[in-house]
Amino acid sequence: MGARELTLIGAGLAGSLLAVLLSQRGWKVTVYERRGDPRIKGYESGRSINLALAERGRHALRAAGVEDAVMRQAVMMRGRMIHGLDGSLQLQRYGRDDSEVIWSVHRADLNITLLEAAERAGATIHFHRRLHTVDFDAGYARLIDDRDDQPHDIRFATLIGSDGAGSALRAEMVRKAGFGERTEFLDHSYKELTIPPTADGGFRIEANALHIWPRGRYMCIALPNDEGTFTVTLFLPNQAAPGSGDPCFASVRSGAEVRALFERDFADALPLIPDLERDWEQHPPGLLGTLYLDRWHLDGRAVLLGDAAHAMVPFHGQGMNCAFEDCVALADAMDAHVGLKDAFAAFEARRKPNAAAIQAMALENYVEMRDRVDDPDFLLQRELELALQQRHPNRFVPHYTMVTFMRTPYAVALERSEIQRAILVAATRGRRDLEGLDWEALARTVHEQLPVLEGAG
Ligand code: FAD
Ligand code: 8R5
Repeated sequence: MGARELTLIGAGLAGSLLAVLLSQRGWKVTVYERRGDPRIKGYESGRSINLALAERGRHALRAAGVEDAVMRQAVMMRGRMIHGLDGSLQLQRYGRDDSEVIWSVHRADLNITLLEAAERAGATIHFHRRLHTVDFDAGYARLIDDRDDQPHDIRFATLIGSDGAGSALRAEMVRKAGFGERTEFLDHSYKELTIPPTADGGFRIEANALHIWPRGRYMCIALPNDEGTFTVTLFLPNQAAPGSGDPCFASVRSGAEVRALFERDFADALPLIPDLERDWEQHPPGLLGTLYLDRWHLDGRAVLLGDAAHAMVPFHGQGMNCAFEDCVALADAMDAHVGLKDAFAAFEARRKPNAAAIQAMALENYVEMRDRVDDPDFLLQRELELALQQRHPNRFVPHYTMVTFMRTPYAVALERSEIQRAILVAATRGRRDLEGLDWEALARTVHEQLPVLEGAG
């Protein structure tokens, strides 16, 4: 083995992007991926799964030279389209104009674009290689080909774990050194359903929005795909609160029960999902949780990033965006430090507080999406938030803007959002509109409590 060799585990979103960034910097990168090559036809399950791409993710794609290729098939989402129980529709913009939007992209297409860029940059990718066990002291790892259960042993100098929420490398690092691993599962899960295109290939509902059906303790969402479909995700509690009569995964089991639920709670969506019963019965509910670790690296021998280091609940649409930001931060740390141990320590020190902040904000955004978006108090606070941004554009930057349209460190965004929330709540308490607000007093508060934010304006 020569110097500057790295072994990545997992060629998902973070692994394939990191392979590009490190190959560009002259590292000899070898990647092992459990699954087969997604470029081979017939591999895909056939379902379109899409993700919301925001500025942090776009910035990393730009660094890897693939932003334009990805954006060509992306669908713009200007805001939240709120579906009321009575079928009413309301678009709440995410930003000030069409420069502040998020983008729906296909996971499989994005992954293929990144794999191709990684190979072009010089990385070697081996498919059908699942990490099984690691001997860190001897520098050996065992990989399994799940097609024939055959083991393949490799030597390594350094392992990078981009193998996702169920990371096998993390399990091996935890087995060797502890790391204080804990997962907090949410007592809610999700199901994916599909809205097909119209007969002439068009979208059945507004294409350029992220649709939300907020229903208090649960919700449905839908993201557009460029071929005219929508992926719908229903989030429900596993068990209903006693006496609430809420739907939950324990009570909605059959196709007939899910139809009854949609008739009652999502009536406008029901006619859009022709395969509701089949979609429901074919796929098990997805689990939701937050993974916390005390450490992400084992001296210079192994480091974790992305979901392997800090899996989060999906409600801010930032899991991939954060994983991509990790890739840039790790590559930067490896540029800035001669030894990998120091580079990994610097990466961990920089990213761990930020990962913890987005994990917390993602949990909070579930309550906002399912329960607050159609509440008059919330709408008035949002109106004031925008008015204060207009008056103090480099100090009062809306929470969603800092997380989604800027690269303000997540921990800074969280801290400033808490101060801003307190200002918004205090100024709107007991009010129905912004008439007669004391704008001068508010300006003083903003100047006292919120220093100028870099990059805002
Ligand atoms: P992954 O992309 O999961 O990649 C891990 C890779 O490692 C996979 O290819 C896997 O096959 C491979 N692997 C696993 N185990 C092994 C092993 N033992 N050996 C070798 N290889 C292995 N994020 C957003 O920002 N916006 C969104 O809108 C969004 N929507 C989402 C929708 C869904 C349905 C889900 C499930 C997640 C969503 N996320 C979203 C989160 C996002 O998908 C993840 O945060 C992101 O994929 C993390 O990247 P990763 O590379 O760490 O993990
Ligand atoms: N992930 C998302 C947002 C925030 C939207 C807003 C929320 C589904 C499993 Cl739940 C969710 C967002 O605040 O108005 N942006 O992008 C993506 C989301 O869920 C994804 C599709 C998902 C994991 C299932």
